[in-house]
Amino acid sequence: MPCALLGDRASGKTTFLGLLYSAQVKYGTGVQDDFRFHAPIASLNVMSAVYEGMKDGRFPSATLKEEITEISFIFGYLRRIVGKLPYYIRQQNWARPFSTLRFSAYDVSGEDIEEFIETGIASRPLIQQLLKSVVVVVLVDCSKMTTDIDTPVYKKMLRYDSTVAKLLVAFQTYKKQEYERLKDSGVHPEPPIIYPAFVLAKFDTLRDDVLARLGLHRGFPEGKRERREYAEALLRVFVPQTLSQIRGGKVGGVSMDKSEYFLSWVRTETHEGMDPVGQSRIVRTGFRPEGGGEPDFAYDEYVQFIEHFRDIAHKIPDEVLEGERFQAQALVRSA
Ligand SMILES: Nc1nc2c(ncn2[C@@H]2O[C@H](COP(=O)(O)OP(=O)(O)OP(=O)(O)O)[C@@H](O)[C@H]2O)c(=O)[nH]1
Ligand SMILES: [Mg+2]
Repeated sequence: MPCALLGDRASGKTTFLGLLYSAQVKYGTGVQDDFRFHAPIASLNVMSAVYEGMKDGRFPSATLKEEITEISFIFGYLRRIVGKLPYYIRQQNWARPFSTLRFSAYDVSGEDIEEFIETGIASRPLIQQLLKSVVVVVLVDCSKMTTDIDTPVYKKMLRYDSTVAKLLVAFQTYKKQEYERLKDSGVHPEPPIIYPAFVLAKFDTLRDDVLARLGLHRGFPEGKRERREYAEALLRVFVPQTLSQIRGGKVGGVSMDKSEYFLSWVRTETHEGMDPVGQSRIVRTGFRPEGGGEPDFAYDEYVQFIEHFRDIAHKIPDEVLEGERFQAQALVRSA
């Protein structure tokens, strides 16, 4: 099932993907034998190179236009119906059915999306692919959260909010049209649902004055409800249109599922309250001069992100057989 990861220019998309890659390597090769990660070789190369760079303390360099504009990867979750399969199939490894979600990252400030927002015409293949998405993950850059509303940074955030909100309306319209078309052709489809999630990216850069103004503590709370309240307190101020689209319930018969909220942060060597001079360096744990060390990042949040989409994947009928899809990943891992 197609899923979209939306982010502004320099919002931390590549870093997010590199960390997701790293988290899944650790998580997926542990006890969790029922989770699989797969990516086309070009994407895999990008993600692992980004991760290797971060192990050396470096953030990825800005993604150039000529470089891959679309990076994608697949989450696969083992379906728990194995017991119902005939014994001879259960015996075969290749017959283990997985529910899958295919995520692609989109630069919302890129030309394709800008053109679509202006004209409303989904002529480019990238836009058509985007509109088919059933899961929408919105990356919100915490370094652009400022109480100073006269700054360019604040204006960028407003623009991002308006673009994403318009995209969400376009998603709903597209889903409604699809639904009507299927009904007209005699098919009885399920009413469409869009599954949204937010990621508060660069959470470590959130400024004290912003927190103080909103009456928030530093540090994300634990419980589901507390997480939502905390995140929404920020999103209501900085991406109000997007938030109300997502919380708006049904539009034209297309419902929005309850959103989930995640963080992403990387610990950097810049001191709190000081503006970084040049590129900031990533702090590593377990670092030794002769090599090794891991970037200090929000691993638990990434695990929660992976786990959240397990239920969603199982709700959406779509499966692949392990042997077919995940072989490439197995090869990469054993290399
Ligand atoms: N402190 C901090 N900085 C971050 C974090 N993630 C990204 N950054 C900074 O933000 C910059 C941009 O991050 P990228 O991951 O390259 O963002 P992007 O959205 O892929 O950018 P483009 O593809 O170039 O549009 C990085 O070079 C870092 O300086 C984070 O979690 N914490
Ligand atoms: Mg990038």
